[in-house]
Amino acid sequence: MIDTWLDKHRSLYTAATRHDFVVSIRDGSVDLSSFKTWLGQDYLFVREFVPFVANVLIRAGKESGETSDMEVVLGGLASLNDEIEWFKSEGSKWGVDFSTVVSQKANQEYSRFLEAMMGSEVEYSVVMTAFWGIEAVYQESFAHCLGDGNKTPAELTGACNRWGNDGFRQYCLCVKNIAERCLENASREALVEAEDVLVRVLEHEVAFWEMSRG
Ligand code: HMH
Repeated sequence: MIDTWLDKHRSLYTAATRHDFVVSIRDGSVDLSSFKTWLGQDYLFVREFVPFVANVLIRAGKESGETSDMEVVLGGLASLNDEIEWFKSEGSKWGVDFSTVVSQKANQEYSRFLEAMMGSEVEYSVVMTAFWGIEAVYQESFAHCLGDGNKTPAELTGACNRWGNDGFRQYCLCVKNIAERCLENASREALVEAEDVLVRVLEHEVAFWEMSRG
């Protein structure tokens, strides 16, 4: 199901996973002020993402009927704990004081979307599709910066490894499998909603990268 949707929305998926900012990291031409902007905004995003993932965890425990769903999501939540610590050390490395960073419009809109996804009326299959999309865009984007022939600056490989590593790729595949299993049993209405939510995630991700232009 998901691959069919990605084919259908291929140009949007490419826009989200091969944004100029990401390509500039890979080719080494990245403007460091763009990186700092992204870092500050993504720190704020992750703080909003934690309650969303916690909500996914609760729903995985209650609704999935598969014990492994909860374990996969718990793994994601645990890595967000490390991620917040990583952001803090990266913030001091780059001189970005998160206490003064103001959430930009694209970030606020993404937060509002996450909040809407926490409503109990949103089906588990739809939530899982959104969750996969959010994680997969970062995985694909940062893995691209580590691929053959990259000129990624050494001081940015830490960021790229965080989402581009093989463990994170495996985790995204697990989340995708959960979403696919749920979508197989979903109603026609839920399928329409899941596709729409996936498109909106991709649009939010493009808008998020756009903030790095300043
Ligand atoms: C904007 N999307 C954004 N930030 C992140 N840290 C993730 C996704 C994680 O996958």
